[in-house]
Amino acid sequence: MRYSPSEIESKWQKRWEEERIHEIADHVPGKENFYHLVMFPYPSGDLHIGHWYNFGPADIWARWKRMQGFNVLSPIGFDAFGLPAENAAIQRKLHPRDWTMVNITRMREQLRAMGTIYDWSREVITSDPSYYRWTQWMFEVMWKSGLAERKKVVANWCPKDKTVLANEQVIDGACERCGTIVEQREIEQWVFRITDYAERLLSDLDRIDWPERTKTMQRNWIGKSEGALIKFEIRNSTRLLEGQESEIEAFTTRPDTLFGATYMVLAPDHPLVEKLKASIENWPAVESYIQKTRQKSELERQEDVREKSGVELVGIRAINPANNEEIPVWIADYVLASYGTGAIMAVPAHDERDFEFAKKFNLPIKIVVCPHYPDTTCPILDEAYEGVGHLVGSGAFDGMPSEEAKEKIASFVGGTMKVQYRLRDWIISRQRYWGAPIPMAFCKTCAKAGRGERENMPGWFAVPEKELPVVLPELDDFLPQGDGRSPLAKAKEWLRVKCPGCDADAERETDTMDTFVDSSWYYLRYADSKNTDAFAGAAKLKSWLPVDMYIGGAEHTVLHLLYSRFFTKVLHDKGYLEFDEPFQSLRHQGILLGEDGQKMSKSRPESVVDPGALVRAYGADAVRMYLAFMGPYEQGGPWNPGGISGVTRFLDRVTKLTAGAGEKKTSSDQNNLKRLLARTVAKVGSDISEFHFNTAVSALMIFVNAWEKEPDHVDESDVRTFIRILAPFAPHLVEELWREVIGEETSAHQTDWPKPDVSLLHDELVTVIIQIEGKVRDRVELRIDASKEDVEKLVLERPKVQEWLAGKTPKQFIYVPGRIVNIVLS
Ligand code: ANZ
Ligand code: ZN
Repeated sequence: MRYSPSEIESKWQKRWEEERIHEIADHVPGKENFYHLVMFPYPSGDLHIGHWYNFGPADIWARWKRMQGFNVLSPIGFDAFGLPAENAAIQRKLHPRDWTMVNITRMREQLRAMGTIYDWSREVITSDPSYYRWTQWMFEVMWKSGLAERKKVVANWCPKDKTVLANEQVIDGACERCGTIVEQREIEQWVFRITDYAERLLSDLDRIDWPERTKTMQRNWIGKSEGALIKFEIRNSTRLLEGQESEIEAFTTRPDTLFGATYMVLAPDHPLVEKLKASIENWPAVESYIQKTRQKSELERQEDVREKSGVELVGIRAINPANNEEIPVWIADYVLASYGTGAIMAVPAHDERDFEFAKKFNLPIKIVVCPHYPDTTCPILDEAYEGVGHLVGSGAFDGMPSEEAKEKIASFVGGTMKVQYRLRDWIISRQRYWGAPIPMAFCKTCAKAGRGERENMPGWFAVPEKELPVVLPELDDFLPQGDGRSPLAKAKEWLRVKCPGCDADAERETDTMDTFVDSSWYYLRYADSKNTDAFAGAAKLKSWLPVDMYIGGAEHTVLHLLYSRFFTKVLHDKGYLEFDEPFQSLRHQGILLGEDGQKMSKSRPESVVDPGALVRAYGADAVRMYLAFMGPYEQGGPWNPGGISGVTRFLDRVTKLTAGAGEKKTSSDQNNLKRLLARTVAKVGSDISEFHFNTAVSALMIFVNAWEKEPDHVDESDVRTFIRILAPFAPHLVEELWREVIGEETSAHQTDWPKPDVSLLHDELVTVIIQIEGKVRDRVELRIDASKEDVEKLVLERPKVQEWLAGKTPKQFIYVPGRIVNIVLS
């Protein structure tokens, strides 16, 4: 008997579907539910090796979890709206929907061919009206809570795709989708006020089990700064200015350095610049600099490596409120209009960017923080000193520690302390066809009369809930209108609607939603994907959510993963969800590189590995197993085409050994192989649990090597044990061996993970993780058969543990034998 995947794989895929073993009930008596999720794919039409690398090992983990006795939900669907479908449709003269559905059909087949345990009965497709009806409903939740509004924003505009892009979708100044350089335009757009949630999005990161790197990136993205707002009076060449243009307000994180502020800088697009025009003596130079800045994206403007540039506003002076000195005012593109107040007090001695700028334009540099007080002879700086110290050159504040001086100086000049976030509101309007229409209508009559659903937005009405979904109109021409208006504006019939406020003729909103809105809640829908009365029923949400384990690419650290958290919090606040974090645990797969160690890229076809061809040549089980074996899952690495045949040989040996072992009766002597098997069961299980799939596969291989040497020492019960721990990796082959060779009636995938025979592991040591209040704090080597009492005594005596206990007595001490200790304090 040989390993012949082509004969068995499709056979078992069919049988599993007929037997519906992957359809998951919401409740199974005696089993705990576990929600395991992979990031749903975009229906590009081809499952590439990167998908396999995400989905394959994730499926191994889910299968292992199921064998631990959990009722594991592992759903899948398609993130089906978006620009690529629309662009492909325009190129090929197809409807985006048709292109999308053809691709989905192909990808379903490809996903099935992987031997995954997805519960297809719960599939979601975000472009289906039965789904986007609820996306629109979510928009209305935002609208009713005052979290959705139309706002004039300076937006990233892609001149090729003719649409607005979120900051996150601009990579190095270019459109993420098509690579065209993005322009800045001021446009009215729909935004979600995610900034209202900045503080909670930040602080709740401490409560979730996510990779530390990812949390750090979200923290930086949210970018909390504590500082002060300080007002500077301004004057022109003859007098102090009055009214609106009488002062510049600056946001600073270092009010302690105010005495060292030797000039001010306004963002070139700060509205005050225009207002000061009459007093600015070099207006043509100023105007041309403003023009130049418009062509740069914010990201470009913030790049540290760029040479500083700027223009002085000749004729304008500001007065430093700390010492009443007159200082010059400049505009420069390193100051952004959209952050803080769009104006800074420049302290070149203590801020690197200001330092470079002052050097270049010969502006005074005045030291006011001294690091080695009481020695106050400060050397001439060759770079800014950004640290803390004691104040010098600061009048009555001299000698004060700089930290203490922050509030003191701010209040001395009448400033106010202020917390500032870097996070911006989320612009969700897209001027494109293939997205969920924003379910709003605008009535001119009501707008004139000042009527509307929201006081600050006269004329605007949400489409009544019972009229949802607002279905996308049929069009033959999906190109944007060129005037920036969405192609939906071409559907004249569709556009007309009765005003919900006054019954006059009104118009529908023609923008569609950013596809990140669709994916911000899809994980909720899987719990109850066919519900027509709600996005999901409360009972089903309760039985599945939040997601217990989420697996997907690290490239989503700030977009999808932040937006989903925002949505969950809003729905929680409105009483629709009991939890307020969507993903309890998160893991990222590493990046699978080409053979040459470079990124796989369509532009270099030789670098791209086609999983379809690999499956035909080696079988899906071999591909799954090889991807698991290649290296540490969370690190990724280069694809090595040589290794896969080793896995095929391994599966072939397992096939032969199993077939040969059939007749043997139990041999109960405690030989070495039995001991090795017990150890292998324990190791493979704990390795999978920690996403160390590669070492789990090695352990399986070590056992098979030993088995081959002493086939007589492996009896039927050993074979059954081994086959089951191989099941998550090679589900098709295992099923063939389990049912056809060993002769079991029911699926191997409905059996439990074998219990390692602990009596064989007497003197075996295992590494046990010690968690205190849910966080890993220590590890300890223990005998695998140690009693709970012994473990408790040993663990509580450890210095590190004592440190974390800080004198407290644990409320609970939980020991999962051979794996983990959990200490609960409160
Ligand atoms: C004076 C100062 C002195 C500053 C000093 C720093 C060091 P974060 O931490 O990122 O919030 N700033 C304020 N608004 C800005 C804008 N719109 N564009 C560019 N820079 C801006 O940074 C806050 C600091 O960045 C602020 O504190 C301000 O410079 C600058 F020794 O004010 B600081
Ligand atoms: Zn009206």
